[in-house]
Amino acid sequence: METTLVLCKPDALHRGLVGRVLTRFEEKGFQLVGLKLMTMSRDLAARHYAEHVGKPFYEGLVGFMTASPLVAVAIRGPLAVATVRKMMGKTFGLDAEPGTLRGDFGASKSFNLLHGSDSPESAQRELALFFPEGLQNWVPVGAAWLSAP
Ligand code: FUP
Repeated sequence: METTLVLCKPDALHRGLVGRVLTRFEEKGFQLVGLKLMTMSRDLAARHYAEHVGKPFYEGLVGFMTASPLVAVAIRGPLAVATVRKMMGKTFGLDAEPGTLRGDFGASKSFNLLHGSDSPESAQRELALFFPEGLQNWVPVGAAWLSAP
């Protein structure tokens, strides 16, 4: 079982898509173990996007991510890290396959609705940034049916 970080970025809130995004992950059989409406600070952005500091798109990215609230979500399930990324599709909506979240909902080259951790190690690091207080560990009543190997 893996846990990954999803960010519903400010454009997802402005467009009223958060509920539909969460529904897709819940319908998949994945479990919400953390959920937070918050505004990202520049400091948190610098830690979250440490690998991008100094790149030409960095200032624009931070401006976008800190402009208004986002929803941070911790999602748990089998192979959740890679599966959530597959469900999101490629980084920008115009490249993403139809049927993926970005492919269905996105057409911008700057605003891409969602973030998903790119590896189990990144997930661990990012979850600690957004949920330093820890996650809610609970067992869904249908767990045996949803994630049987
Ligand atoms: P992803 O892992 O698909 O979320 O994307 P990356 O880690 O490559 O990029 C992080 C964020 O930087 C993306 F959400 C979009 C943004 N970005 C740009 O705005 N311009 C670029 O050229 C590359 C990334």
